Amino acid sequence: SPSSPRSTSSSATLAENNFPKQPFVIGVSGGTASGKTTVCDRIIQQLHDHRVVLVNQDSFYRGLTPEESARVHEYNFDHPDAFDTEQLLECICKLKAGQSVQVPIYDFKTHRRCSDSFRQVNASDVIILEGILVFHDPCVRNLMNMKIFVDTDADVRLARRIRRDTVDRGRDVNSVLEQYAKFVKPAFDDFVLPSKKYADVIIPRGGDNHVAIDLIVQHIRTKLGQHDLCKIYPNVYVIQSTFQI
Ligand code: UZR
Ligand code: MG
Repeated sequence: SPSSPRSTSSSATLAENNFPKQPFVIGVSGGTASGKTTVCDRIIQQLHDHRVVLVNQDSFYRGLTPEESARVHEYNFDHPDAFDTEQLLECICKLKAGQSVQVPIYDFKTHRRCSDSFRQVNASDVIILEGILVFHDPCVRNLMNMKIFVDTDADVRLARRIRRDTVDRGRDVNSVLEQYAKFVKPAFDDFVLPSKKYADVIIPRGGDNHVAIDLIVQHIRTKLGQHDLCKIYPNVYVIQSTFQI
């Protein structure tokens, strides 16, 4: 005979709402060209047997107005206000609630958003949010289950930045250096470096630090394993957690 419908549904709802459907959210921050994307790629590679999605804060750059575009050398892309944080927050909230989202596509050459195309991001087990200022906003920060700061020396980052902006983004060396001195470095000192204190883990050197990445992946696997336990034995988990508290 069926068990009491009331107790069955309440325990299932509790377990579902509290754990199994909540993806594990990881924030990856650090200065420009510190190796954030490489760290994220390595984590994703190692978690190949899980559904992992990467959301880049760069996708949430506000498109420049024609007036701002005309004076692009005076525009501060490294300031928190350059991002549409409301939209980023909404996106991560939805993903965390198991819904799929449409992420804007930003063009670094025109400094505009593609107005008619989006990237569809589906619900997943792990959501990685990467960007220079992902620890700046407290609401965004509070959605994260784990915060990683990639800590790479400034000279290494500048060298990489010059290469990337000239080769991939069609800039000349002088303009890259000018922008670095005027905006990138001051904003790093004012906003990025102070947000390092919110990190749970600091990775020296970035993507080449295999030991750090292995440890992080181990931790994520442990957390995801605990989620699996909830899926199989929801009642057991609810009882255990009540006792532990
Ligand atoms: P990462 N950026 C641009 O150069 N152009 C844009 O249209 C938008 C952003 C740069 C931004 C920041 N700043 O330093 C960098 N500037 O992209 C962040 N100047 O990207 O985290 O990959 O380094
Ligand atoms: Mg990057």
